[in-house]
Amino acid sequence: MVNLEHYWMPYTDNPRFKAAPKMIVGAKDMHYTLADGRQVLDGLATLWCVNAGHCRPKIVEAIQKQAGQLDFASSFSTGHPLAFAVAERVAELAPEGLDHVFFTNSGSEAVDTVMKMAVAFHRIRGEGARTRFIGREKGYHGVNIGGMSVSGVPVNRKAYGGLLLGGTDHLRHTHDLARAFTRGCPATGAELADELEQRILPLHDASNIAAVIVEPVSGAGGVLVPPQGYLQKLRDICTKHGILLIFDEVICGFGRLGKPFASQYFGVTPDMITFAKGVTSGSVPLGGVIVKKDIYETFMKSAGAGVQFFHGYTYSGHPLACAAALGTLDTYAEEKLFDRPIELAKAFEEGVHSFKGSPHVIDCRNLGLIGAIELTPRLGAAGARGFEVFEKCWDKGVFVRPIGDNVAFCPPLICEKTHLDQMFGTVAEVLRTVS
Ligand code: PXG
Ligand code: PLP
Repeated sequence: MVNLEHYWMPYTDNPRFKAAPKMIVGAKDMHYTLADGRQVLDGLATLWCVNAGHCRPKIVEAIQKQAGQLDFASSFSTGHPLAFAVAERVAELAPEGLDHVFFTNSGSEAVDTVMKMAVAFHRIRGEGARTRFIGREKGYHGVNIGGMSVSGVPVNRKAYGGLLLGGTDHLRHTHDLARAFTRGCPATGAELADELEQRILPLHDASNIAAVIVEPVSGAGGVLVPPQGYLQKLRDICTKHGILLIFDEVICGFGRLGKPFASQYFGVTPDMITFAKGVTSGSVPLGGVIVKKDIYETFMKSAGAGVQFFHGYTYSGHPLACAAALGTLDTYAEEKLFDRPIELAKAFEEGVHSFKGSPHVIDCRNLGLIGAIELTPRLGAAGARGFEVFEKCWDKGVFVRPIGDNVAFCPPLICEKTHLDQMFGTVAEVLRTVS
């Protein structure tokens, strides 16, 4: 039996887990194997990452082979071919014009990296006053100091007082129950983006703002789908005022909406993209930032001979992570997995919206292969109902994630209609038993 005492688990009610551990010992394709041998269907690509499914042969082989060939080489003034190969592949998938890639080990590191890049970029161009960032309420940009500061999920901020960066402001979120049960992007609400120009820019002055950072579709804030035209409006306002637009595609990237990146799905091109998770299908930690050529070249011209960007992680471009990425990108391409959200669109949307009228359900939201239902909170116990749904589904062999009183769906792209039926069917059954 495993000693549960010493591990301080992240983002977890530790005593609750340790009293009744949900212990996973194996995984294959769409399923986990638990310690007692039971199978659990993975309805959230684990943590929005495992887009290719679990333990896929090409990915496993690539990691195994690399571990025996080159365990580690640093990218600080030395290099190894895999990092260059992954950068090229990611640039090929990225929107037109975004073609240089910086590696990190996680989405949180990608966000703090992109913030430092944005400030340094403006400074090189003689606009050193541009140091402020605009995030959005309900946004999630990881847990490091920069990312936490531009995030807008209150529970992730409230314990950290003076650690939050001062130079930030937040747009209003786009969630509105007046638009409840919208399928895909709401037709109204684009005007929420006008707040940037009407309230925020006059308050801080555009000349002090480095960048606006948003998730194209918010994930950890409860799966919030942007109103039609909203992202384009943000793009236009940023362009007009010389502000960089950053799309945090840590969840949306690598096929979630049926395109490599959400930018391509929405036809809106940011200046910089952060990614992580799906790039290795969760198999080895890897993240990064993709930037426009002009941003990279501005840095390259800046310092004469010498380091152009004083930033990097020991494990930036780690060989094992890069091998995993190549195996993953090959799997996506060979199996045409980025088409799956399109092929499954109707079934997934019908499934999410089948909860309209179910007990406690006040909203259903979906886009591509990401969706959520929102439940009314219990009086004085926000989140308790969502957590109960998660636990009861787990006991019935289905993993879905509670986000407060939202229940999120984000299955691996290899899923079939039968998996969707099982996932939605189990949630429906459970909702009938939840008080
Ligand atoms: N940006 C976005 C948009 C994310 O979704 C991060 C940054 C941070 O990535 P790392 O790799 O540092 O975790 C994320 C991660 C949840 C949940 O509650 C969501 C994430 C991570 C953990 C939990 O749904 N998203
Ligand atoms: N702390 C110390 C003492 C270090 O030497 C380093 C890296 O050399 C770090 C933190 C940062 O670690 P990483 O590069 O893995 O983010």
